[in-house]
Formats: sequence, C-alpha cells, structure tokens
Amino acid sequence: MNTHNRMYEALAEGLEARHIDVSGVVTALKKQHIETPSWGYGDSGTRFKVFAAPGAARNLYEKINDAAFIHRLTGVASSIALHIPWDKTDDWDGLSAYAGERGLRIGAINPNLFQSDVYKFGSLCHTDDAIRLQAVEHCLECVEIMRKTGSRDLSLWLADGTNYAGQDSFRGRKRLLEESLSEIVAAMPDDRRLLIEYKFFEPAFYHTDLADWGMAATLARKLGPKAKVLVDTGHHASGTNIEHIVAFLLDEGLLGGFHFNNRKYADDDLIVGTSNPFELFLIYNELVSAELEADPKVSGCAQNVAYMIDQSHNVEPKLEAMLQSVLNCQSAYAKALIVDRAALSQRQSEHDVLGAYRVLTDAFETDVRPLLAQARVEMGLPPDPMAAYMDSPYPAQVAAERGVAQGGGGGYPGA
Ligand code: RM4
Ligand code: MN
Ligand code: MN
Repeated sequence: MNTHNRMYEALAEGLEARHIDVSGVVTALKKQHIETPSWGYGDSGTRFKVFAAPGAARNLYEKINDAAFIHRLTGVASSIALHIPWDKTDDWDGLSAYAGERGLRIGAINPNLFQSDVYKFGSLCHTDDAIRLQAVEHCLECVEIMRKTGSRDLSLWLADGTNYAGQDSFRGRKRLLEESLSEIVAAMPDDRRLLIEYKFFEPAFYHTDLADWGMAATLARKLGPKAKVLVDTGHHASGTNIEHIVAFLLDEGLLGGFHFNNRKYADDDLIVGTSNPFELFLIYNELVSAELEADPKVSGCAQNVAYMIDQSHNVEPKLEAMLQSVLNCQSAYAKALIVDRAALSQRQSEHDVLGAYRVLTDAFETDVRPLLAQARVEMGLPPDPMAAYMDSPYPAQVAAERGVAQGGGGGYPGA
C-alpha cells in the first residue's frame, strides 16, 4: 500500500465512524464542475496599471489551450466562459471543434455592456431608444453565439447606474431594464438560461440598476423560468452573509450560478477561498444540503447551478492562480460533502448552538486531500495537481512562445 492509499484508508475509517458515505463522497468529487473564464488567461490589471505577464494568452485559441491545461490537471474544469466581443470570432464552428479536440466545451457567454462609448449613461436602461436597442441587439447576438457554440447560459452583468442623487429616475430606469430583459429572454429557446448578476457599486457609485440579489430575484421571477440569479461573491458589502443569500435563492428555485472570487475590500477578483475559506465552505455547505433536499424545486435548482470563476490575476502567475482557484473550490466542496447532516439537524433541533457549529467545524477542519487524491487517481489524473503543474513544461513553453506583451497601460492614459 502506498502513502496515498494509507492516508485515504485512515481518513475513510474516521469518516465512516461519522456516518459519512465515503465512496459516495468520492463519486460526487469526480462529478464536480468548475468553469474557468477566458479573461482570466489574458493580461489584465487594475485601473492603475496592467503588468504584462510572461506567457499570458494573446488570443482566444491560446486561452482555450490554457483552459485545457487546467482541465488536464484537475479533470473538473471542462468548460470555458467567453466574453463578447473580447472573444469574438467569425468561425464559431471551428472554435467549438478546437475546444472539443482539447476536451473542452464553451460555457457561459458574457455580453459586454460597459465598454462602448455610447454606454456612458447606461445600456439596457438607457433613456435613448437607439442606445438601448444597440445593447439589446448585442445580447441577441450573444444568444446567437450560444446557439452556435452549444452554450446554455447567457451570463449578464449590467454596469448601468448613476453617480449623483437626482441624476436619473430609478423607476424609469427599472421599467426600461424590464423591457430590455424581456426582449432578450423572449429570444432565448426554453432550454437556455439568462443569469442575472447583481453588483451594488462600480463603475457607477451612487446607484446601480441591479444592486442586489433581491432586485435580481424580482426580475428573474417576472421574466419567467429561463431567468435565474447569478451570485458573484465579490459583489457584496463587507460582512454580508452570502451563504444565507445562497440558501434563500436555492429555496426559491432561483439560483442560477456563481462567479467565484475572493474579496476583502471591493470587487477584488482575487483567488477564490484564499482569505475566506470558511465562507466558501459554508456556501458549498448550503449547496450540498439543497442537493439532498426532497423538494425537487430545490434539489433540481442546486443540481443545475453553474459554478464559474470570475477573476483577474494581476500580479500572480496566471496558470498557477487558476489552478489554485479550482483546487480551493474542490477542497471547499469536499469539506461540505463530509458534514454529518444527521448530527447537524439533531443539534439544531436541540438548540445546541455550539454543538451544531462544531458539526460544521469538524468537517471544515478535516484534511480532505486524501479524498481528493483518491477521486483524482480514480479519474486517471495526478493525485496532486499543483505538483504536476510544477513538473509540467507547459508554463515555460508558453512563456517562451508567447513572450511578454508590450505597453500594458492602465485606466489613466498618458500617465
Ligand atoms: C464585473 C462582473 C462581470 C465581469 C466584469 C469583467 O465586475 O463581475 O461578471 O464580466 O466585471
Ligand atoms: Mn462577475
Ligand atoms: Mn465583478
């Protein structure tokens, strides 16, 4: 028996004593899915400076190669989200085939409603009919791209908002938004989804038109079953209880997906689970618990959640950062899977406040690496993807091939 086997056997024995179905946990780990974003592989920066990274992907095909590399190491990152027009091509069939040959499929399509000059005062909420129409048409173009690439989700984040009190009418803009979104949803086939992503600040700082989960949920309800809410973990005020929002949306059958990242101060887009691993575990805990729920509205909703990363790695090596992100999601999910749920409800019904808390921390403090290694070995993958990354020639190869981009700017031209 090798070291990995010994560690796995020892952990399995301990977990079985805690009434955990260990082979069921390993099966669930093999089915986990995390989507990586095309924009996480290219150069990016803060509004102050873009530091060009050696080997950063320069085009869509290189982004797909990089996403395929992360998938080869982890086995759970089989799709890549695209951002339009950043990732636009005139050969969608060729692109889907290129991805398919590398074991990848095209995931969510993200429209871009924040980088055209005409959107200065809004896009889907703009009071000028022609500009609103341009924004709707861009989303319809994205729906068409979904058809061509076989993508299920249109993942829409709206940058619209105002900077000063009185600048525009909240209710007027809300009605325009409802109108625009209904047109988009009407154009989507029944098996496609609109994911509505909320954010309470930035680039507008007085109000944003989709500020929080309640607004997104209200609109999703009005728009019908194709529309769901997307929770970006970086889009909440400090101290917000995100796992509670997740549970609430799951219970309403309204949670559609995640944009995972780590925030400390603003929309930091740092590596998910780095400074807040307990929060990430608690989010996954709600998802696992909903998956087990008898009510099919709740379990069905949990089973269809799209797990996506939305991050920009500005100073850390891009591939290593993306790999670390996937590993952190795997670890949080594994810990959520080993929560003793019977014990948890028992403690809750007894109002055993700290006993219930300790059921969670028993799982959270468990070293789940042997479980993950077991799942990976059963999938024919390296048991330690980070060690495999360190041994792989790929990062050095792409750095040599692609070099370092020249002249990365920032948001202050000419500075
Ligand atoms: C936004 C939001 C969107 C992402 C853009 C780049 O803050 O998170 O999902 O597409 O950033
Ligand atoms: Mn996002
Ligand atoms: Mn964001």
